[in-house]
Amino acid sequence: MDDMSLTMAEPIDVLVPDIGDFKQIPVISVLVTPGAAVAEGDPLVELESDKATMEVPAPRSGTVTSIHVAIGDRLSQGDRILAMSVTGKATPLAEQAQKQSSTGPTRMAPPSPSSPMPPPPFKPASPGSAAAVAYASPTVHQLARELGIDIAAVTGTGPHARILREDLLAFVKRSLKAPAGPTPPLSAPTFIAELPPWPEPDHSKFGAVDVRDLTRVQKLSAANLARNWLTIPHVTNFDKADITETEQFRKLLNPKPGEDGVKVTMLAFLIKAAVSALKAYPRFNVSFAGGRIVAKHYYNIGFAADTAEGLVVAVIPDCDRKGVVEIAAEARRLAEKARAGKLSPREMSGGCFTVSSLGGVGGTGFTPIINAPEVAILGAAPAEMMPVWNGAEFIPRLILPLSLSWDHRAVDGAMAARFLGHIASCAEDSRKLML
Ligand code: CAO
Repeated sequence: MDDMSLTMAEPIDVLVPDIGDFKQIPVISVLVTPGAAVAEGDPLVELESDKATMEVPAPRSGTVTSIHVAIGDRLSQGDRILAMSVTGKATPLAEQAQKQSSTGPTRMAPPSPSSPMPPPPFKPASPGSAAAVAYASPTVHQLARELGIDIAAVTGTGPHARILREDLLAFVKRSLKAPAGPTPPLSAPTFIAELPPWPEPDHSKFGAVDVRDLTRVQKLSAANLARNWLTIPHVTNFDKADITETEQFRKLLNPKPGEDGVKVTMLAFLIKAAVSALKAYPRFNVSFAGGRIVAKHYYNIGFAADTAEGLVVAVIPDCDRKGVVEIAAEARRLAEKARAGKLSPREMSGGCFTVSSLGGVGGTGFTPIINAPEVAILGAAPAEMMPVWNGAEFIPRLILPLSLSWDHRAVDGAMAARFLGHIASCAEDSRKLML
């Protein structure tokens, strides 16, 4: 009799099982339709929390009779997902699930979260952070394990960058084709997950186009900027300097119309201010090399020069031993050489820190990219006359916006704020540059 009752078709409801602390988790896919025959363990729906994707499996073999959820619905434990008509003997697991149900409908086996993988060794991620869990179904995780693939290195092409079976297979194909190279050391400071290919639509389908080659400088700087942007953990701080007095001094230094002499711009003051800040905060005068830190005891400052061929950084050596006028003269000479494409490799290397000035160009501020192997770069935007409250009234002051991008591996935020504040105070009071 018992056997008979267990083999008869029996309606059951499939509910959201115990899913830990998760509540109101969205349904991201419904994998069955009414009438579908499913075997015990087949995935029915997928739920996605911010940390993991979970498939809810069929508790018994049978036929789906109705579905009570849709993509986007948010579910919590106990919510009804679908109804099934089941036949055959309940397995011990299903029987146990049935016993656990106090309200009658069958509770299914716990879902399989897709987060059993430990974080990959290269990519430290705090436990529980989204980065610790590759976004893929348990089946895909299982396949990745069987194929010996570090799933964290696979780029997903599914919805919300979900990793699909096809992505694993494409990853394997690419790995087989790639020439064997040296294995990066585990201590490599950076690890870049494989990036999707650059999108290359046929632009001419959308309108007239004109295709030309990158200049040599553009090719070089593109590669360097992309590497620096991707591998350095950049943070940018902002500050401002009241350069009203410095500007008066600068004008005094400059030759009168008709006179010969060097034109001094804010760039030279900022280079001197950077030297002063590097002396006060030597943690900024370093480079990473071979897993170690190289501290420099010289003060070669680079500046970005905009040329017709692209962006070039020229380096002025020993700025600690040169005055503002000498630095201005050297910057002008090097900028002219840069624009003529005549800078020697020596004039483009050996820098400790870079100043990027858009002061003569425009804008209100920007976040410059660090010029590796340096660990910080200063950005200067055009100074503007602004009303400043002096405690009694607003007075017109010339305000220079400054930004500092810095490598978070080398320094931290408080020190960066002090470093930039030091530069600002030297720019405000040029007497400090003589100290
Ligand atoms: N605020 C207001 N005016 C400024 C200024 C500032 N912060 N900085 C410069 N100026 C003024 C100069 O005094 C000069 O004024 P006059 O024409 O009245 O004499 C004018 O702007 C033009 O200066 P300049 O650009 O010729 O000279 P510079 O020393 O300031 O800069 C150089 C030299 C080579 C840095 C610059 O020409 C250049 O190429 N800048 C672009 C750098 C760049 O592209 N950076 C972005 C890279 S992204 O990180």
